[in-house]
Amino acid sequence: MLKTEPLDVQRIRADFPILRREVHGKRLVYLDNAATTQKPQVVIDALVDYYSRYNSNIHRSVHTLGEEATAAYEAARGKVAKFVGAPAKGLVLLRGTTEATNLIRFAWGEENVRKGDTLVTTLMEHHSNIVPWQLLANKKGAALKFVGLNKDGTLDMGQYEELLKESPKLVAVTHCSNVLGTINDVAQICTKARRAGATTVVDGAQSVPHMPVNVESIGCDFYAFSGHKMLGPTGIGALAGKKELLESMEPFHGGGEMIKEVFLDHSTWNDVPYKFEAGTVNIADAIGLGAAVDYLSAIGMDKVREHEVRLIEYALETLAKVKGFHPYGPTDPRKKGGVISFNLADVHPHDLATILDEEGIAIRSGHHCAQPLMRWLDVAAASRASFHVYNSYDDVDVLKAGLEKAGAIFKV
Ligand code: C6P
Repeated sequence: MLKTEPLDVQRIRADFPILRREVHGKRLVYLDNAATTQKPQVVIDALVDYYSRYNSNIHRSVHTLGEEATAAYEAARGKVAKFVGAPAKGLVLLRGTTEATNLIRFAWGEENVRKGDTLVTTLMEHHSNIVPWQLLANKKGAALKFVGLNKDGTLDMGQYEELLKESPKLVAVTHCSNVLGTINDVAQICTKARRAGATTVVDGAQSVPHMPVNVESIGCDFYAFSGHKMLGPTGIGALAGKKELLESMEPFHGGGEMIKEVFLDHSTWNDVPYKFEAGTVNIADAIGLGAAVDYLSAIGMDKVREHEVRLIEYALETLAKVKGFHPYGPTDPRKKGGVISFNLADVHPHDLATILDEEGIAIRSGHHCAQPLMRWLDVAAASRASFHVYNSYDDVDVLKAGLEKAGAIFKV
């Protein structure tokens, strides 16, 4: 296969100060991007700039600093919204994907789910797209049902169609699995759900950072994602929602800024999206996320995706030569996001991750916050290598050598 990267990885790597460090005397090979990505200098600078030049609360004070901070925060909202094809007024800035699904659980679920209703999610979800619906279903006396998987790690669409016959209130599905890497046809899933009368939630935690996403063309009601997986800071993410739906919902948190008027016995609500941004929000990190969006946009999400497809293709081909290597999920790189989960014979993933760490290689091992999926795979845990713009073919070669070393230690 062609071993040239569509991105200038060496130039990109120079933008990430952390990649200059060594771990146990070895070059850091960071392959834990699905957990969180590293931050380019421009994102770090945006945070420092806010705190050192115009730190102030937003939407409140008319002084210069307050005005500058408000403008920067709202500009960041605009950039993030544009990045996923959503209107700025329909984009709530919050802590991340987990907070977004919990917002929907409370602000939409409390009013809309009744005893006897059906909620649908899938077996490949991260816990943050299962547990909120479990809590909601248990509280309301509704049933939570799961779309199963085909052997290749894709969704069983036949079973999905069957579940739609129960006219579910909610369909919640991931755009891209954090374990299998499966990319779901969320536009088709949402079209079918809409015809069945369901409200749709798409978990974009592993898609927005890695591929072009347009929530309008997906046609979902809600789309959630996290900034820290897309080169942005931790503690900031977004929920894009249909404006009419957001307007019809009750608030999530009560407090300052989310109100229009407060009386002793009742209050009225601020406009969307402010209705869902109670209290002092995460101003610095929102601005940092705006800088991350600028950085990714300058590279181009088409190129980011192409880069990862080639890396995945190379990695699947290269690592298949390692004795005992057993990957999970789709094997066609075009149907897979930037993750490869695997086991190395019966070596425990934590032992493997520890040995790789000695080589300067960072991977994740464990259940990946997807325990129902682990049970379906019939494994207690798995190892996972996940990629982003600064990873190279060379990183894959280093991983291969690390796996071979571990294989020799454990006599695979
Ligand atoms: N997955 C992983 O290592 P938060 O923690 O709210 O930013 O994102 C939650 C989340 C939701 N959906 C998917 C598909 C995810 O992958 C994640 C986070 C990380 O796989 C940390 S558990």
